[in-house]
Amino acid sequence: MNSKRYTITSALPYANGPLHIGHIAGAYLPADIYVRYLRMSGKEVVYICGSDEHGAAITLRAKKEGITPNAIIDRYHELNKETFKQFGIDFDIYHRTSEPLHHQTAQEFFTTLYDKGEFSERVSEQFYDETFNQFLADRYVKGTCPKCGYENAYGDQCENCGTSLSPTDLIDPKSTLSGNTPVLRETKHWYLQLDKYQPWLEEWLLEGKKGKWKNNVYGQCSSWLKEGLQPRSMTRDLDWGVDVPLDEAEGKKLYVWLDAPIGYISATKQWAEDTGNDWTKYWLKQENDEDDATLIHFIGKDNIVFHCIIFPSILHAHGGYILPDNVPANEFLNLEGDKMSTSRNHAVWLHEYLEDFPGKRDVLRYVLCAIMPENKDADFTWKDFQARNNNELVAILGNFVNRVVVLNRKYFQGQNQAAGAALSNPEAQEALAQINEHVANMEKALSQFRFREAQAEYMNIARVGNKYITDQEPWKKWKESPEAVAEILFVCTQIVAKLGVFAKPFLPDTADTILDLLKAGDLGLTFEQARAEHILIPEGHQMYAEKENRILFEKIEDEVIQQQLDKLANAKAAADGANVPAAKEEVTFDDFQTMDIRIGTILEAEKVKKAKKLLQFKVDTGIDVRTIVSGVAEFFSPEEMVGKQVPVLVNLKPRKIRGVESQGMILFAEDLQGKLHILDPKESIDSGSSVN
Ligand code: B3M
Ligand code: ZN
Repeated sequence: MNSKRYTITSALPYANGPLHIGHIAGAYLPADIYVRYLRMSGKEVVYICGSDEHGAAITLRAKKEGITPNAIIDRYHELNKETFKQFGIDFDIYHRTSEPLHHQTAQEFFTTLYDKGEFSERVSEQFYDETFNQFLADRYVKGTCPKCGYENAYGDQCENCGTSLSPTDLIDPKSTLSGNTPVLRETKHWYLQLDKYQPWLEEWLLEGKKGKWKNNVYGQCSSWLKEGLQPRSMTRDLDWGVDVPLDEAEGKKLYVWLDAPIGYISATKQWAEDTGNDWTKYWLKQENDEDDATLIHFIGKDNIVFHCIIFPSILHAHGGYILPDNVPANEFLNLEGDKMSTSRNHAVWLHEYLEDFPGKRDVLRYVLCAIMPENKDADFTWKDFQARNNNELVAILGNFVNRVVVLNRKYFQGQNQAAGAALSNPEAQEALAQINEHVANMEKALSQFRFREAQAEYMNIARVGNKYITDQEPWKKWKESPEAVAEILFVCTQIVAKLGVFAKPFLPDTADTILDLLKAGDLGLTFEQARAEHILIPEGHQMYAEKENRILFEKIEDEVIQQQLDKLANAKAAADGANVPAAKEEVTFDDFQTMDIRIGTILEAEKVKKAKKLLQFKVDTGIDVRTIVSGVAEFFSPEEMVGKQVPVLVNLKPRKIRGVESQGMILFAEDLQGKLHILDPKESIDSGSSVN
């Protein structure tokens, strides 16, 4: 932490939905803790964020709700901006990439790279929907996964088997706009030649960041580089996003992952304009290297390649910009043992937390920091939330501060007594020495983005305080030696003051309360003082004297937790209900009559070579014995299928799946969780029996 100026960014959340605690634990709370620590250490810091308002994430949500993308981004930009503010994440600006200043900044970047010849132009074939007269982005094409036979795979990835795909890989592709089969049309795009930056990245990143970047980040980058970087298209055929600033690129937009990181720069420009600062000091290389700002990106692990490889390559290619000093990406936070999911409403939404737990921002900050997924995925449970509040915040930190304030008020009407021989007392010296060690460990961990450990060291200060006051038992000494009590409480008051100052990065509201209890606001206590000195509250200083009892944390009762668990369960049930797919288009009885469904008996079953999700069956349909292929291997073993009677659509046109001709389709029930079930008749009946 040797530079004096810092540019800190947190990933720009897509303005297509609310924030949940996974977002906070991933990219926002760690950054906020770090920014508060930098500021407490006297550094110049600009902390940047804002809404990412382009990309398919926005237009898909708009389509789903039948409203415009603008309506979506306005709703969620405002909600997220307000929620961050209510939660106390201390951005200097919360901008948005739909702003003209951002479009202009992103276009300038593109033009500079274009003029420098950093793009290669390529004509390729892309799916086009003739009904909607538009090219289809990858997520707008669905079809059967060639790997596993899953019939709802997207053009960029099969969510069933995880294979990353290109739209042209899909079997029987369909447009999600019209439902029709798209056609392939030629289209030109501009590719950033990432392969050209490979040698530079190997030197700047693999060499330069070795041992400095977290293993999870460095590991992902080195595997990307080992695979060999490929040119990547920086433009798209979309009707939503930043226009490509080229006459020949009418109707094309910048790739969202080109424009979004540039959003950090445009946001800084806006902040500088609003506050009379100079944005170039925070983004451009200065005359002397030591005057360069230190750039740190806080993100989730799914954004590593964009922040560690693509954006630095763009900055490097542009020239004149500083590069990320560190990208301490976090892993993911799960909820009650399950992935957080917007579609299944399996999440703790931050704005709802703030409504359900008024005045308890610090409790959530504390718990999310304590379980922060710094090196591996972590799990938030409401029981753990309650336990950490009750057994740590209430029982350790709150208890110590409360005991000192109550005793000071009881014996000395809240006035800090003379130090006397307090600081030469061996037990006091031992306690203060231990605290110094915890403070040093805390700061070292903070400077290395190890926030869980830093907060744990902070809590150790309160543990030392509790042990000291318990061992000294001032309440037993009051009768025979009030001076001794005065000295003990003098030491305790100094420890409480340290806890107030060092709480600021982790628990800002608690810091304010503690320093208000000590009436220390006008003492202007700094980290420097709290680190270096033992006397922070001077002799005779009048502290909290009123009778009213202000405790730092209240116990959270079981019923409060149960309400949250019930809320999750209800949300899941409702989401599952909502997930019941709507009925397809109406058909006539005659339409139905064209389908011939018979009961077939499975005679043989085996796996299909090199297709882990497929089984191949020999089925006696009563009409004949035929081969049928089904994507059911993850649900049933070949052995358990032999002898089963199943409904078979016998007049379906035969088709080849992974080289095997499948003559018909076996019908299964797929439940709302996507699990398949066999529809076998209650009793054995003739093969060939009709299903009507
Ligand atoms: N909008 C967040 C995400 O991938 C993405 C981050 C942009 S940071 C420039 O969920
Ligand atoms: Zn698949």
